[in-house]
Amino acid sequence: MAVLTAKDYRSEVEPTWCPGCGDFGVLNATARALAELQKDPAKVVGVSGIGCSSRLPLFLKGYNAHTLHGRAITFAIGVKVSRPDLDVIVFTGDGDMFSIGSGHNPHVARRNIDLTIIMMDNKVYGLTKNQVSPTSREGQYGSLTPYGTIDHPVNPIQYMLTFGATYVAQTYAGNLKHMTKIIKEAIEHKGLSFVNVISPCPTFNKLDSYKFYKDHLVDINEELGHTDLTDYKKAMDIAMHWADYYHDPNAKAHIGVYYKVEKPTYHDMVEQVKAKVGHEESIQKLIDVCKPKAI
Ligand SMILES: Cc1ncc(C[n+]2csc(CCOP(=O)(O)OP(=O)(O)O)c2C)c(N)n1
Ligand code: SF4
Ligand SMILES: [Mg+2]
Repeated sequence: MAVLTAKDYRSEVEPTWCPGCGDFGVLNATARALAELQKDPAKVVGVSGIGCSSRLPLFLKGYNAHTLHGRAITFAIGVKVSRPDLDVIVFTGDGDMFSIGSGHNPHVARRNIDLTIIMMDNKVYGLTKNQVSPTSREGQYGSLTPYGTIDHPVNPIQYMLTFGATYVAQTYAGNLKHMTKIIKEAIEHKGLSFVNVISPCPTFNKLDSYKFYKDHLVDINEELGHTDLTDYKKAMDIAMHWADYYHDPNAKAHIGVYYKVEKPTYHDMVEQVKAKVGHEESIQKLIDVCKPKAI
């Protein structure tokens, strides 16, 4: 087979994002990561919910699904469970994943389903034109919060670590090289990978701008020396300072890998059960359990 380039992973549909949207970078990095891995485009499935960020799979070649707001993870689980041979990547936004879809996060992580979740975190609802999201800073203005939001932001990294994700990282849409490396690692990781991408929305979020992040990023692996990626307590400790820069102008935002461990995936566990009791027998047992019983 001929060597594929990043362009070979792009569909003929042109993105409709605003000029300068961070999501362009995520699309480019994803195409590059897939090219570096020489994945067969027909065996990669992008699944998204609804949002500007969730439009991303439309711009990728292959079998992709633009589903319902907050339900990308559930759809992706269905694809992966029925076709474990496919690489399934969820493209989601901070609203899609941590507002309406938040109930799915604990379960996809604790089951270690072999999916890659890429969340484009612009800290705002972009598609619906500027409402604050679960990751918005306190005091952030939006179309429905003219006096600034009084809500406290969630910390996606800490949540996903708590829920049991086996690969957790953060990267930045303004750094194509770093993003490509992280997305590639996340796709290669066996188990649930969560990548939070700081992805500026220049149209509606004037605080989390490229100008702001230019001086506010620190690489936790290279600069803070976080190299034992199996150290859960250390990962949590660093994650606690995920958004210190919201309050302290001298504090930095993180990029890098917080945590990476190998554990049996959901699919591995299913195979173990089948091997123990036999496929036919396990199906028969299920049928017996589900049969209506006379009272
Ligand atoms: C069930 C349902 N509720 C609400 C909406 C409206 N809606 C569409 S996208 C969106 C928020 C998107 O925010 P985010 O996931 O952060 O994506 P972004 O546009 O910022 O990339 C909302 C509330 C919807 N489409 N469906
Ligand atoms: S509104 Fe924001 S997130 Fe949506 S396309 Fe424009 S810049 Fe990107
Ligand atoms: Mg958003």
